[in-house]
Amino acid sequence: MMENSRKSSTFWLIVFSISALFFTAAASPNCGGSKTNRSQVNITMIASIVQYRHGKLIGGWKPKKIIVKQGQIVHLTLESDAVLHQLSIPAYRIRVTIYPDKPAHVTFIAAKPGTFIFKCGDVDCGPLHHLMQGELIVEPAAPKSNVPKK
Ligand SMILES: [Cu+2]
Repeated sequence: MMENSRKSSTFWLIVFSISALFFTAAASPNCGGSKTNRSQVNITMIASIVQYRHGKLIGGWKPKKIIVKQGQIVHLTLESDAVLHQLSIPAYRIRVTIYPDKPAHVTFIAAKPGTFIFKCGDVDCGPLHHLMQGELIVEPAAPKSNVPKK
């Protein structure tokens, strides 16, 4: 009986510790420094008004797709064409306003793997504002191998 109770509390202690680690990493979008050997990726994103020109849609985010690796520190420099835009990545709780002529910056750890939508947030940047979307792809980290390197 005592043995079971001890096993159970050890189990919950491990579950709690893993959860705490995960939430600490995921909930610090502005954390610039890190004591681990994380690699950093720097990406400049340009936001411009979406519009129809000669039957084609132009503008939006450049790039429209960002691919990073899980665990990387992602530093985004955000620039706007002429009007106010806002980068919103709901899955990472990121929302940054981008003023014209003044680059904005955001740094976060790509802790969660998957494909996430980013869009222009709560600003009205034009009639096609809702089309201003892109994808953040966080490729899962390779599982750590126990086989020693030769
Ligand atoms: Cu916009």
